[in-house]
Amino acid sequence: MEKKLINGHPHIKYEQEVFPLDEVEKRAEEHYEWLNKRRTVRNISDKPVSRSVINNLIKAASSAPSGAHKQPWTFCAVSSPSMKSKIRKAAEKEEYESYKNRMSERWLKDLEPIGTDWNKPFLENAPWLIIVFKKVYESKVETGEKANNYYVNESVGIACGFLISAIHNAGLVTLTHTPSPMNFLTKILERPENERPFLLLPIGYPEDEVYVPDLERKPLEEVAVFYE
Ligand code: IYR
Repeated sequence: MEKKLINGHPHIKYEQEVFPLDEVEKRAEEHYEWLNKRRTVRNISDKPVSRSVINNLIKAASSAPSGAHKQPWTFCAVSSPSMKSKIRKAAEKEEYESYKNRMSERWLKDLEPIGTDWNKPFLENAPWLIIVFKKVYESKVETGEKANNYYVNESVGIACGFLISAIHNAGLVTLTHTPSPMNFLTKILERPENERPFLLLPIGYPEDEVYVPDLERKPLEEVAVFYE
């Protein structure tokens, strides 16, 4: 591997496959078509998924860019039935409160076509739950000093995007579950003080026959503005 010092810091030669423009056109289109097939799936089968699959999904997520390369995330992968059951009970307690008392009429109306409610069976059915924690700061071992991380939400959000894409590529499904408040996850998973729960993703095969809401994605003209 070719190495050199730049401003006194070690650098390695970056190697990336490049393609002629017609090939770039084809790859961009095919990738869009593949990614656009992904749907959030709430009916996750209990069919087992091996730990090595989860290892690679997490490694893919952890390859995301992050502020000053601090990688301010921890992915907690849970397959233990007793732990999943604890998480489900605690999540449903909060979600019951949210759906009954905390969410506005408008919010509930917006969720109607999606069909969510406080029941979260996927938290026990799915073979794996990945709970993503953001690390707001690092504690320096020597001094115990707190060093804030940079762009934590952006970094962890991007890592979750990578994770969702890796799950889709593997032929598995997930959903972005956002129990609120979610400090119960810190307690159940015994996470340290510098970590805050960010997102919960159950992962597995889809059930045999699954229906998802008939939603349309916004066309390019609605989501993009070009300044040429
Ligand atoms: N946190 C709840 C509610 C919920 C909120 C939105 I915005 C959604 O797009 C879906 C659900 C839950 O996870 O069910």
